[in-house]
Amino acid sequence: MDFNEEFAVSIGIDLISPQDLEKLFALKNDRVLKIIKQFVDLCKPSKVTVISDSEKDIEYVAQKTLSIREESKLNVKGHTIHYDSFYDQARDKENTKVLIPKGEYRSPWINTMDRDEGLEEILEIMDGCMKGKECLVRFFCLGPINSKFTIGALQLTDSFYVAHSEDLLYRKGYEEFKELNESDKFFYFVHSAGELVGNPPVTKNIEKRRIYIDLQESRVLSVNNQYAGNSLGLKKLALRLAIYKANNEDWLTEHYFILGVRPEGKNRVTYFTGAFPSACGKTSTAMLPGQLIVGDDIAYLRAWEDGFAHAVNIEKGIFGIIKDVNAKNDPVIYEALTTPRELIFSNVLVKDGKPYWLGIGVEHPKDGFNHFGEWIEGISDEKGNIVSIAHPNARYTINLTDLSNCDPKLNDPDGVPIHGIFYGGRDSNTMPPIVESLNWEHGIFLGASIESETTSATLGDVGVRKASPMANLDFLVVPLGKYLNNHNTFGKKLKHCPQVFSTNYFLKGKDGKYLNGILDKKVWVIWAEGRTSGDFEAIEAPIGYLPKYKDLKMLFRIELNKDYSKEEYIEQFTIKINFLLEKLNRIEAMYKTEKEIPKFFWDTLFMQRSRLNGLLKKTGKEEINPFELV
Ligand code: SPV
Ligand code: MN
Repeated sequence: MDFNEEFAVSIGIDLISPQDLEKLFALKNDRVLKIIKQFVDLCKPSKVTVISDSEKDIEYVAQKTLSIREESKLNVKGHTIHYDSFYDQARDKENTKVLIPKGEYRSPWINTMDRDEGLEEILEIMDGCMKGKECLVRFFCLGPINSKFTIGALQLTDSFYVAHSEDLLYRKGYEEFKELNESDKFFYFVHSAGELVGNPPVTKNIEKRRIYIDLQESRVLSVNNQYAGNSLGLKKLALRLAIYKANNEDWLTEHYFILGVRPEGKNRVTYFTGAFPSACGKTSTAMLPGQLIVGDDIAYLRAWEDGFAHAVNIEKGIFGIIKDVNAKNDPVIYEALTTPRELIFSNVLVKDGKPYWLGIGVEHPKDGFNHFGEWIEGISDEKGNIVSIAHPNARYTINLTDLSNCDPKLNDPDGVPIHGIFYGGRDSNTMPPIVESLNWEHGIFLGASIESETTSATLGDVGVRKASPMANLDFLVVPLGKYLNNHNTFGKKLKHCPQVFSTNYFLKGKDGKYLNGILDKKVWVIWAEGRTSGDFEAIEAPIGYLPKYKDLKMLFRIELNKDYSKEEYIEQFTIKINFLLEKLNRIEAMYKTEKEIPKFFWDTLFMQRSRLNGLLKKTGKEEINPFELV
């Protein structure tokens, strides 16, 4: 018997149809067969279905997710609703672990576990986890078709919702897999929602939810969950594998959006990437009115022949937070969410076939069905907390090409040249709305020292200030020192290094109110674009370059038709030396606990501290307004 025949017999011909076997054999990839065999034996589904790139196969997924009620139809054509368990509404950081072989260094900032122990535990949990269910075998591409950036991904899942979401979010990969050589690397993901309860069916054994990242095998095993951030192999699970790969090669995998900036009255598009912790304005920056979106979540970057860093969106859709999406703040998304097209809502309130969410901007009903089940206003959960109409981390899943501002370069195999990078956090009192780094190393430092108050995008307390290097700490699988070094060498290879900006949309005044309107970010972004194009001068401050008042005043007028007063500028851009020094102390303490942090990082930190101290000494004041710096 050859390998194929052996495979067919051993997997059981009652489990898989001859046509589906043919689809697998056509790939001519024994590793794929071995993986399927191993996990079918372990998870014990009652059926295995192979999905190719054909419309028929993909339509099968979209139909069956409805018939088994993982999704239900809503009134508008193509719209469906999916629910995750009430206890599975966000990424589970505690049970997401990187498996590290014995004797290898384990960073204090990464949730790690001994590889052997982790595998033993999760494989035991996965034993029989697909009983009575159908296992889908899927092939996707992380990145554009036919591109140097792109990595293949094999997904096994028993969730039709997961598979359907991946059809909206990722590019087809079955045909690309045929092109792989036996030795070519691909990532693979095995997911099971585990035993389901209720109607709609949700994961029952949440306490046995595990997401284990096995770098050695380029795979992630995920069980007893449905929330996309935990379940979808190609999203945050693949991000972690790609970070590992990039950091052991010579490129970057980042938690970046990609945005084409088009300043008013200038005939140009300048590409930026940006990393913000979850629920800190990342998608809304990527979706700024009048600009072009390439991606909103994850990018691969490579040094390109033209001397620029080029970036691709490894996705082709958005899994976006729906809270506060309304006709006023997010007109493009709101339009897409209210008109016919294929899209999945998750964890929002539904009444009479219509979805409602927090901050929708229209009257909502006082009862209906949501992530809690039957819901009425004022109802509380078992802990006595009032349940809101939708979860604050409720989401929508949509094709990017359904948005009117989608950049035609989305699928360009060469990606787009990056001129600038934004890093931002949710910081109520320390950093000004925008600062430009003094140079590349200082830019890495700005990204590495983002601090942000926690949000509902992960399980746990909300509003706690935490360091969030490059908004990527949740996904890091290599020690911080190695990660920073990789950034540095990457930039050094470029002829045109991106300019780096730190943003803060969440600055508050003494009265505790936000100092900026939601759309003000447009001005910061356009100012940054102008800096990369040589349009504006800036003020050198100890923490980087600050905008001049006159430029911001002009931009507020042109871009938002708003008056921006000197008082506002002073309040927002005053250098608060003590707060900034305290922040440096926190950052220093954090990085001191990690080994082999590169020297350039410490040099940058100490220089920033000495510049701040110098200014304090010179002026004798803790707060310096930007006019005093000129
Ligand atoms: C994020 O939380 O950063 C997201 C959504 O983009 S998740 O898929 O949960 O990661
Ligand atoms: Mn994200």
